[in-house]
Amino acid sequence: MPQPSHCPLDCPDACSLDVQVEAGRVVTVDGNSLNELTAGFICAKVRGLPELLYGKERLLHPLLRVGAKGTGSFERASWDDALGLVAAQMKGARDHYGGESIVQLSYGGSNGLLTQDTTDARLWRRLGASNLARNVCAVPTTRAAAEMYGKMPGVAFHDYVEARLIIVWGCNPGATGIHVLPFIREAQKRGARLVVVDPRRSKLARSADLHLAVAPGTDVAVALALGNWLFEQGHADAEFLASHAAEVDGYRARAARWNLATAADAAGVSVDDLQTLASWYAESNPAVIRCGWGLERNRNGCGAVAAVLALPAIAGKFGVRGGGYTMSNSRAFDLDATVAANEPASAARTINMNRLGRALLEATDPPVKVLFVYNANPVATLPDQERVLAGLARDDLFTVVFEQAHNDTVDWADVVLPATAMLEHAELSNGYGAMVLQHHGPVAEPVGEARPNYDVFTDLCDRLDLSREGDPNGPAELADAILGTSGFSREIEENGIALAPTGQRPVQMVDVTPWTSDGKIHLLPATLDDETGGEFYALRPDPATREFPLALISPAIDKMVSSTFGQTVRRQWPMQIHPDDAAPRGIADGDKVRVHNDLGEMHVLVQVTDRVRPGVLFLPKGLWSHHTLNGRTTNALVPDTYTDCGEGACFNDARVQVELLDA
Ligand SMILES: Nc1nc2c(c(=O)[nH]1)N[C@H]1C(S)=C(S)[C@@H](COP(=O)(O)OP(=O)(O)OC[C@H]3O[C@@H](n4cnc5c(=O)[nH]c(N)nc54)[C@H](O)[C@@H]3O)O[C@H]1N2
Ligand SMILES: Nc1nc2c(c(=O)[nH]1)N[C@H]1C(S)=C(S)[C@@H](COP(=O)(O)OP(=O)(O)OC[C@H]3O[C@@H](n4cnc5c(=O)[nH]c(N)nc54)[C@H](O)[C@@H]3O)O[C@H]1N2
Ligand code: SF4
Ligand SMILES: [Mo]
Repeated sequence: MPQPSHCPLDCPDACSLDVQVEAGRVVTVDGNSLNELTAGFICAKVRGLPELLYGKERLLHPLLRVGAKGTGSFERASWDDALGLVAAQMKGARDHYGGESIVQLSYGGSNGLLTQDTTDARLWRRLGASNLARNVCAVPTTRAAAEMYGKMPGVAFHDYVEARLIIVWGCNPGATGIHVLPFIREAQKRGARLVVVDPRRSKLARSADLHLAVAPGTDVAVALALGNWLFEQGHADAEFLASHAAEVDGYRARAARWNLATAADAAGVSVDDLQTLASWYAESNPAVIRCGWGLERNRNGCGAVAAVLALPAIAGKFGVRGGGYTMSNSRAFDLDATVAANEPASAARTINMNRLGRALLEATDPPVKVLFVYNANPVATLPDQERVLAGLARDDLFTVVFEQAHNDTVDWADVVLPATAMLEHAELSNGYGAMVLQHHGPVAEPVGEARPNYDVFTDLCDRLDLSREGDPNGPAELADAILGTSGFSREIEENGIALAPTGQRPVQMVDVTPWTSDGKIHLLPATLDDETGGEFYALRPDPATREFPLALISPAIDKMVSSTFGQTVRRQWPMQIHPDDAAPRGIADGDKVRVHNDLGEMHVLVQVTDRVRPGVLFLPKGLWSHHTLNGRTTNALVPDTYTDCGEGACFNDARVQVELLDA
């Protein structure tokens, strides 16, 4: 009999799973239909989960460093010795330099509500450790969606079948959230048009009626020009705006800086294509926009997302099933794991994870003495990789890595702690696409001596004398603390799953209205405009130079979730380059190239293809050192600059030069 569980990974779909377990080991993983969206199928990577769980890279025991930092040479230790050493180092750092000299580095995209922000937050808060700004992803999108709409839930993927026009903007669901695809296909069968806005010609783009291959970072101009055109051509819904929107004039004045011709020029697309999109959007009802995260990862990211999310308000696309937009639906359940910390937030300094390298090398007040990494793989995923590596190489830094797999970050640890993986520990997760909440106990035995986060952080609190009477501990107490009196526990007990209080298919502006303080849609939010010094919605110039003219972008691929599953991709990964950029450099398909800028250099194989637009290179995010020729990945070329609002990461602002490696 398969056992029910769910997938907690960083993916909108939150699949419900059937897991076949034999002798405590996972044999097969499949989808069931408890979460309706899963509809009985899951992605190939999670079907291949046994390789992640039982492959040779899995960490089985605590380890202590024996060789030089970065070499990954360790000897086995007991949990008691390893945690004793970690606790002693933390205590020493706090006593000599203050709690802020301890920095935790976690992201937790692939974790649910039990394995991040519970007992771990308790430890950091009571230690007075530095706070962490977890800004590597989704901060610009969240800022825009929150300030404009209070993050009200969006159009459910099921309802895409009702749409006559679907615009997929800066999102690649073929890799990053496959369960919307059957609904897009069904809508197409019923005659809907599909538009994809993406610098790459993804599989979805190839099947679209219109593919607008904008240059990275230029979406703000395109979306504002569309907004302006809607007003100028009499397609703006004045009545809707008058009753539901604020700052209409302010928005209009900014949008009026662009017309279809100037925006087409800025984005490097044809004005005819932009005109087609504008006309289709004006005339199609229902029309839905799937806004993704690809457009946020640059200097204009927050303005771009806001300009896209403004369009359904201006054109009056809400109020019908299949009309409006979908961004993140994470607020459909307003759950906060940190209540289980049983400790209020501390006033310690905040370190932005996007500048980890600088924090390790440059912080002086106090310097960082202990770095504790869990639920993240910073060597693979953070900007300015060379600076991160230089920081990790510091001999006077004590680094703990609490991980599932021997990845590139583990190589730099002084102490390695083996973590349980999904299905080996209890988890409580809500989707950010699917509007469901799921809760399951472990279905498989932990491998080796791996332990769950909630137990290890409780143990560390005990060792540091930071545990208190009444702290919730263990997965059941933590879940009770988080769910409180919400009623979701009972719903899960009765039905195996809880549905969002707004229902799984809310119609925007009917079943859900903006969760902003005044209930209005804010088209030019004051907080965002202030944060940019009155320059919200500006198109900041492209960071390309004569020396470094090519844009290297690094969106997701289907084989991995960020860096997770990287060990299961055992071959080099080629960087895509357009023939127009390859030919003048004498580069042919399969060649080895050197990609470089002022921050670093990477040696990779290339694939010459027109699936990227000219001027754009593509190598995916999250690669491991074994995927390139010199062990460096895209992030070695990514600046640690911030987005226009929210101090997010500008992964797609890497500008580089490419040449044949052996030339
Ligand atoms: N299989 C798989 N699924 C995942 C993930 C994964 O790594 N693998 N990651 C998960 C996570 S952490 C996240 S945040 C989501 C992200 O999921 P998505 O929203 O799909 O985001 P990205 O993969 O960053 O980029 C999406 C698309 O945006 C394009 N793009 C890049 N720059 C621009 C731009 O300036 N403008 C426009 N219009 N398009 C641009 C890229 O070419 C890409 O095709 O997916 C989640 N799901
Ligand atoms: N170049 C480039 N880089 C990017 C991006 C990009 O677009 N371009 N996108 C970024 C995005 S969207 C994101 S979200 C970030 C993600 O950045 P990360 O969060 O660093 O990436 P993940 O691969 O999700 O790392 C999660 C790690 O936590 C471990 N882990 C999972 N569960 C547990 C657990 O229960 N306990 C412990 N102790 N460990 C656990 C996994 O094994 C894995 O190594 O990467 C960003 N990096
Ligand atoms: S990664 Fe996404 S598609 Fe794959 S099983 Fe998990 S939730 Fe489903
Ligand atoms: Mo992400």
